[in-house]
Amino acid sequence: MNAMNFIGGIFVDAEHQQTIENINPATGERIGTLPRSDASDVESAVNAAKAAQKEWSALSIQERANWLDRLADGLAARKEELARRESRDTGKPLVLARRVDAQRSVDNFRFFATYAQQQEQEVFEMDDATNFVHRKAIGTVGLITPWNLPLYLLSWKVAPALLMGNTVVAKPSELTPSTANLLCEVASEVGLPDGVLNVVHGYGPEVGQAILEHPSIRAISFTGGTSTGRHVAATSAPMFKKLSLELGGKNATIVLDDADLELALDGTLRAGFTNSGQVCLCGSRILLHASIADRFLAKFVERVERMVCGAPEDESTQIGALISQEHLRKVESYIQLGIEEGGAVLAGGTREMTGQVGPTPDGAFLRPTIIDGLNHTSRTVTEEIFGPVVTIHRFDSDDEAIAMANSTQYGLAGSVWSKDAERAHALAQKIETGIVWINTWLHRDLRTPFGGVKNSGVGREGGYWSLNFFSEPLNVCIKHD
Ligand code: TXE
Repeated sequence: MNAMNFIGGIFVDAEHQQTIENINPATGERIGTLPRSDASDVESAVNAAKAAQKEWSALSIQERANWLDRLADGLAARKEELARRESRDTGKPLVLARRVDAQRSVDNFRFFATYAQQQEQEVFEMDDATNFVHRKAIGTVGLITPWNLPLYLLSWKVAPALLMGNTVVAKPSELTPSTANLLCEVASEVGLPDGVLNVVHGYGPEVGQAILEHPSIRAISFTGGTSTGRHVAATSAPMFKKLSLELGGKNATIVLDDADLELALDGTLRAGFTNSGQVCLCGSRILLHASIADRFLAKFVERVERMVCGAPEDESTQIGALISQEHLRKVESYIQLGIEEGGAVLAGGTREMTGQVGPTPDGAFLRPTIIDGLNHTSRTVTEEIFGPVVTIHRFDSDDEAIAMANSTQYGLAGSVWSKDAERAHALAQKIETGIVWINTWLHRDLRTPFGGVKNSGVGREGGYWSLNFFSEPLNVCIKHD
């Protein structure tokens, strides 16, 4: 299918008629095109958004919540198609696309629609006056999203942005246009007012840059790599745009000596290799207490070697293709670096597939890989790889584990595995990060703050952190007579 821009409620090509090829990374086949838009298309989208702004922000929050529910209903009715499109665009297993991407895209709209009803007006009483805090729409906001969880992350921003009365100009990754297009199809089907949601496809430096620079776009919510995030901030900050940056990660999975080893094994596998490690929350550094390290590692290697790496549409596939041949080469270069830095590859590091299909020469497949023996300050262990590669490290004390966990420039997430929740909770609070799971991973309550520190970003989204980001508080103080 060919994706199109969605501007002012209609599907259009890029003004200059240029297109980009959309490739299925699991087969190397061309599955369609997307518009190669530029600043002129962004200008059209901003004009449509501005034209819709007054009427949309004049609706009550409940009326806008009803629109979110209609979008959720429309996506839910097409969930299987959503999952299939997402799997074909990204190479991820269809089973994963159903369970995570499609489900969460629906949940995001449902959650914010319901959450709106729980919001009360903030009032601050004084002896002689009353303060009323009004959350006003910002206006037109820019959303720029990555390729690893395409509609999961786009809907995570679109839902609260619309709920708070803003209109949207969004740019999905040029590698994954299909489910953004599906969202626009649903918006059109349910009759979302024209210009409320606008999607402009294309390259970052051409379309993303135009969104960052446009003076009528007053807030930017960006999810992507740290280096791109640095550029986003450099462009937007001098224009005093509100900025939310969800960037890279290099998260630690910490297994303490008193952990339930089977539970920790399952959790470490999920954290390490879900979506082929292409989730910023993945646990790519595995820190093991020395007393359990050998026992844990023997079982871990055996489990990793048994993982089925195959065609995404095969229900038994656990590891699908990476997003592209280019990304495959980048991840492989880090495995090579790991070996050069003194690491030993205990499993994986090769491209062969297992499962129901033979090797697909054009598929960007890489087996889940374990590297042991690296210093925790090496480049392989401190730079984001964003692939199915984990490194193994041993520690003797909680303090040593904390120092290791904090030894990268990132600070997004992590997990701690221990039967002693109090000990794990105390340890978790000393890790420089935004989220720590204890005896679980990627267990999400959408009311909680999501985001990181250091090179993992600025700001939080989720629950009222999203409502606050996508609105401007106005305080009205009324003096009592
Ligand atoms: O990011 P990129 P990718 C991170 C993850 C990894 C990266 C992978 O850690 O580092 O995202 O996604 C657009 N001006 N997270 O490779 O390249 C680009 O077109 C404006 C963290 O897609 O940064 C795409 O739409 N825009 C996250 C978007 O930016 C530009 C969870 C992201 O692209 C641009 C998921 C430019 N100059 C992934 N260049 C988290 N923390 O939650 C590119 N883009």
